Amino acid sequence: MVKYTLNYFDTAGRAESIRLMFHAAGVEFNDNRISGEEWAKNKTDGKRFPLHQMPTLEVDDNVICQSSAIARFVARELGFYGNNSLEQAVIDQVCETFSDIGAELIKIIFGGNDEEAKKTKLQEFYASDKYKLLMGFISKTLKQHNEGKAFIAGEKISIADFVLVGLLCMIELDLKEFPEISALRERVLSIENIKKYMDTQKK
Ligand SMILES: N[C@@H](CCC(=O)N[C@@H](CS)C(=O)NCC(=O)O)C(=O)O
Repeated sequence: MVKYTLNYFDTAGRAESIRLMFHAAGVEFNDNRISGEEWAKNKTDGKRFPLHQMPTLEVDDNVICQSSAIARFVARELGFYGNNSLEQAVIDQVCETFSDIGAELIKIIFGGNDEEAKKTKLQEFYASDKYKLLMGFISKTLKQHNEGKAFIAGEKISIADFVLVGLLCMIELDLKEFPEISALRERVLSIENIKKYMDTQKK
């Protein structure tokens, strides 16, 4: 049996979609949550952290870094990467779109200490044409399948759905205009193994 260790902070961040895939598949992994103190001591351990960053995934004696590379590896290993190249392209398009949304959010959330200014910037982003274009694209992709009642790439759940839920674990996006995306989140969260895992995360 392959031995997986996922190293990351004790937060959703860049690791949650990866954790969700392991849980959904019922595949055992060591969810190694590293404290700030421990990180300071281990950050320059080039074997476990080749870029001095997390997440990393240890797969037996191999180490993979870069969250997207890890997520795609895990998706391929666990059967969450579509059935053919075209489905994979649809999945990649959506993952990259979430990554564009995530990059905008990170700029705002980590851009200074003025909490009120951040709230205003978030509202401005949610009201922007850019946000509507990006979310609208995901929504349109989803609606192509079973009138928005299946998953992003079709009848089968994929990494794209887990990336969505992972992002929503980190930040509550404005989904008022995208009820089908809210419904998709609920569909993913209602998967038995995901429900069990989420219950352990309620603090
Ligand atoms: N492109 C990298 C970025 C990784 C990254 O920025 N990791 C942050 C946590 S989200 C980190 O390790 N920060 C701690 C540090 O740099 O000391 C990825 O997607 O994995």
